[in-house]
Amino acid sequence: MSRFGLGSIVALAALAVVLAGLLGFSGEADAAPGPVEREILVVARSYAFEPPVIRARRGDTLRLRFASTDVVHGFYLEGHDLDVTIPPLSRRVLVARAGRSETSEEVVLVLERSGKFRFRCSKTCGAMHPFMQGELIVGPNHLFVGSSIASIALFVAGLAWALVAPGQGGSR
Ligand SMILES: [Cu+2]
Repeated sequence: MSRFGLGSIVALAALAVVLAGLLGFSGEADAAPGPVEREILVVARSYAFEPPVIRARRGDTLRLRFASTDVVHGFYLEGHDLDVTIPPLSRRVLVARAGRSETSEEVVLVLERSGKFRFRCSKTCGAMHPFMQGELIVGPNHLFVGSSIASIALFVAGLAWALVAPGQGGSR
């Protein structure tokens, strides 16, 4: 193999390591290996949700709990066939999902798709009701992609080292 070929492999390996680093660490600071399960309390009040933005990754499981501090609010999540009725000062909510309704203290949501999904109040609660909304942002699993590229980079780097190392010993 020519010297140019070896140089290319080393450069490629270095590039892959940099790429893996960028992909693996450009995400949120709460990066954890693989899918995670999180409990989130969604507090509804006229006319906002807290938190207004929920960030997660594809594959994560969200255990949503709800509370309203004033009147009856709703939590309709786009793209997930989910509509929750949140009565004030109660832990139990009415969950309408996949054509069924039941009361529960928790909604378990497995995030199967990445994307931005708006959630909004589905119970008319006052003048600003149409503006009562938030966003669920589901990112791809960067860490998985990052670690895959890192594995390939390590393999390529190892290969390059194996090819270069004997040559260095014999060169004068
Ligand atoms: Cu409302």
